Amino acid sequence: MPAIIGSYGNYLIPTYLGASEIVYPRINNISVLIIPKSYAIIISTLICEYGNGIGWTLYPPLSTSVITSLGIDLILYSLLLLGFSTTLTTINFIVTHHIWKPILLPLATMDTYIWSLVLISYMLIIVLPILTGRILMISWDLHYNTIFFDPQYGGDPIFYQHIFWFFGHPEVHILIVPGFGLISNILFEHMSVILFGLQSMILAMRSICYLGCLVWSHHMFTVGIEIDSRAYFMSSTMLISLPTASKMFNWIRTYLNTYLMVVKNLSIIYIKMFLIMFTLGGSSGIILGNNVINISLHDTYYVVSHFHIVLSLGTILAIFIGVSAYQESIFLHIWSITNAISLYHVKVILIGILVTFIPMHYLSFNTHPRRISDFPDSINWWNSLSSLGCSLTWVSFFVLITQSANSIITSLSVYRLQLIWKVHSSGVILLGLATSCYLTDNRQELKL
Ligand SMILES: [Cu+2]
Repeated sequence: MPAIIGSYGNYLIPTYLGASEIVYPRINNISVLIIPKSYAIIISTLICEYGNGIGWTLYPPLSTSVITSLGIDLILYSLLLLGFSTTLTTINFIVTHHIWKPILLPLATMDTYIWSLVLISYMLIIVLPILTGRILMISWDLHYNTIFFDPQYGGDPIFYQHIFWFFGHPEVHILIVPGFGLISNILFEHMSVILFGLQSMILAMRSICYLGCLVWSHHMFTVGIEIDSRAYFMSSTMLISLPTASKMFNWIRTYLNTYLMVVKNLSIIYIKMFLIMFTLGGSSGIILGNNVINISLHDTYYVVSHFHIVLSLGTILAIFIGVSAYQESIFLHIWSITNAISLYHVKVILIGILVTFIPMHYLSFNTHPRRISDFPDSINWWNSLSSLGCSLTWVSFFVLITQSANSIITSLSVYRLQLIWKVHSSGVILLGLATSCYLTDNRQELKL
């Protein structure tokens, strides 16, 4: 979220709306400064005596029946802080959009990335109070003798799952919809024709956000919900594939419209990779959305491989697409070397992802359960292959770090050359020499 929403949003919303800055920059500062603190608190749970071995979902009764709750308290506190930080950013985005939106132009012509951020901001306003509520309820159950989730006294742990996933599923869309907006934007900016079906792209994002708030129980088909509700949650889940597929169609059509089919543009290669991964992950999602199949695939590797391909990789690839597309304007760097290194990154990560997740799909049909480290020897080979793919993905990250470092160093030297050129052109040669000496000294000091 800080990467795809916070960083790109704060940079691109004012840029695309023609504003000098977002409306409340100081509130934005607070929201940024909270993030490292809450991360530090989460990491500090590692040194607690009993740690935080309750999973990321914090399901009761496991989370409310611990020996000492220090680890859980710290996690709850950091989540509260993160929620507060996100709310501030959300308010900032909505107000900036309302103040700076074009008055004479219809909203349907507004930039797709701005659309996506405004939509997810409203979604966050709907679901964040629910997240905060469940954090406080767990905390009160732990410390103030409430019995919200204690079945012994009439509490209901299933109720916790409902409020958790009412936040949890929209969160999936909150993470991926800005990626959709970014990709549409970059395709539009890097080509010579307009985006195919702009109106349907915007309508699809709105439908995805709306439907995303109504499907939360597909995460809990096995808890004993009655058949009618399961049928409803199954149908509404599958309905999301329609707007998503229309977006895929529009992207492919836009891509086929351009000369970029023959140009080796880095962000376009990333976009192609995103389309392949998202189609693979989306297809397994339709299978998983089916109520009956879902019960047999529940808690197997199928779920793991589905959501990692579709969400985690979708968002990470969208971040890469943004980095590769906007680093030219941010870092002012020259393309050649970084582009070459990044092409290696694309290849290694693509092979890494496929080698990780294809064996995982095979394992899931042999009902390899998730979260269990032990397995029969007959499927050892597939597990090892999956681990090898994961290691390859890590290697690709080191390639990416090399590329980013190279990009920053190049941009620094370009900036220095530009500065000297400006001073020279104004005729003050001595000042130029002094500036370059000052910069050199500064860099030496930094090195020391
Ligand atoms: Cu879901």
